[in-house]
Amino acid sequence: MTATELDAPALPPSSERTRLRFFAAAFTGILALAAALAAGHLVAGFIGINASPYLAVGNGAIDLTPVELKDFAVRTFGTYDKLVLLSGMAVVMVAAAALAGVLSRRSPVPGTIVIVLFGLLGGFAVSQRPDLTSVALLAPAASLLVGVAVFLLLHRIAPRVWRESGAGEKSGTSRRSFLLGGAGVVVGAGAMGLGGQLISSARDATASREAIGKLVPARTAPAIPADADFAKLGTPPFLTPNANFYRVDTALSVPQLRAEDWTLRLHGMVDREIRYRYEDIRNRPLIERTVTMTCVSNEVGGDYVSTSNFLGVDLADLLAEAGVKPGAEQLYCTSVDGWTSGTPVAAAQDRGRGAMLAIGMNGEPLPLEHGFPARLVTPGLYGYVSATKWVVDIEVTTWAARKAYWLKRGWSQEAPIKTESRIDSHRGFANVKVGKVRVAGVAWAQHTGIEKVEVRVDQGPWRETTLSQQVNLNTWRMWWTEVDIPAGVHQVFCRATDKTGYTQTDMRAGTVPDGATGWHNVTFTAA
Ligand SMILES: Nc1nc2c(c(=O)[nH]1)N[C@H]1C(S)=C(S)[C@@H](COP(=O)(O)O)O[C@H]1N2
Ligand SMILES: [Mo]
Repeated sequence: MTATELDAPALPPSSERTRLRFFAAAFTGILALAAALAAGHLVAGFIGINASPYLAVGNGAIDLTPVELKDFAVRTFGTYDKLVLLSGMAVVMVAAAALAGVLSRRSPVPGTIVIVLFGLLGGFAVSQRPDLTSVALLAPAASLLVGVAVFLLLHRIAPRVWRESGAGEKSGTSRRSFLLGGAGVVVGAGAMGLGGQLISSARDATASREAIGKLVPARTAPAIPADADFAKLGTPPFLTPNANFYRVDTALSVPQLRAEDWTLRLHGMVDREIRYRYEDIRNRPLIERTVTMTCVSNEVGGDYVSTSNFLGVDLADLLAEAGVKPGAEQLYCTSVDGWTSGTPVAAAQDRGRGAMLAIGMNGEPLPLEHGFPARLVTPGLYGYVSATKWVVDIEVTTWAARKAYWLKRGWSQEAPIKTESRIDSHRGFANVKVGKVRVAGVAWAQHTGIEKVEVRVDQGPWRETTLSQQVNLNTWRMWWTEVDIPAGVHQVFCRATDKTGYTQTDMRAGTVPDGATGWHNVTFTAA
């Protein structure tokens, strides 16, 4: 018999002399984390889901991410970059929580300190969100309180071992009560998290969008002719279905803004400030325009380009009603989640260009992901300087006075969409039969128009392709042709010439600061 075993029963069950079992200790941390995040999520359900500390920290991380890394993430993961970020955060948090638990095997103090630090971080992240008021701090506060309470409770009931030897369990803290307590926390956290999600979605924008019903244009866009695309030959369809329209934004969770709650404030260098409500816009004569939008982050050959029938009102009309003062240079546009863009006033006022405040897309109210209730669309300019989704504020101002989100991160102030072309059929590495091979794709030079598209095989001569019917200068144009491919591995290139006579340069440039250049090419292996 060792001295320890002899002494043990005589010792008071003080926490200095006992330690939590290793796995029990790790679980106190993880369960406290789960309860804390779930409590924050529940409270955020009432306030606005972005107050949820987890989402707020994630959103903060997105804003702090260096531009190169963000560019890499968009390239590598596309729209899934946020899912990757959230998953990565979850792994890190669970590991940190387990560690905090293990560090607290003797005393709950270290773990409590970690939880408080986490809580303060969450509170800080929430306080930095431009779309939230100080009421939102209730969510991280709830997280902090519940996290500490659950941690202390579990710490008290977790199974213990005597000192280093691990010779026996302290009486009164059975495994059973810990398991029951833990299960209770899991169920409670699940209910709170789900509750937060349900409450926020009951108040969310989906129901508001569904209640809007049909938006009727006073002037519909001209019907798209059947020969506007060569979809049967491998090009995309002329109009992109809403579900396939490319999506690029910095929002970790889609902003939930109800039409009833939406207002647009137009102010700054204007004669009179105006505030529009959704009904004000909806009840105006709505115009429909077919526009191809493009993202500056689109790599040569990339997919961040789509076409839609946008429905809305002329931005130039709204600006005329407010009366733009001389000297105004940009529309500094802010979304409900605090993202900003700067559109040249001249482009917005140019009626020939047709910039709009849009509320509809292909006959429906804007999908939530594409800016419900209202967004901007400016033909011919990359989206980051012209297409604020969930737009709630337009300040007429100068370039010197305000710097928009991507401008601060090294992208250009002026960003007209570059003339580009892409091979869609075939994509990637294609195995084909020797001889005549059909090649098809798309080209765009918004606000200018596509004049011709040529293809060539390896270093061979450029050959003109057949173009689709032109819909309007602000939309893409499809092309197709047949090329002769000899046996072996060959590169097929395409290049577009726009209506100013400019032909795409073969100089390869990356997307930063104002859009990629270079010829798209696809490898064909013929046998
Ligand atoms: N609020 C908000 N609006 C935004 C963005 C954003 O990050 N937040 N991204 C812009 C960019 S970079 C582009 S290319 C277009 C994309 O619009 P879409 O997602 O509807 O295709 O939206 C623009 N509007
Ligand atoms: Mo973009």
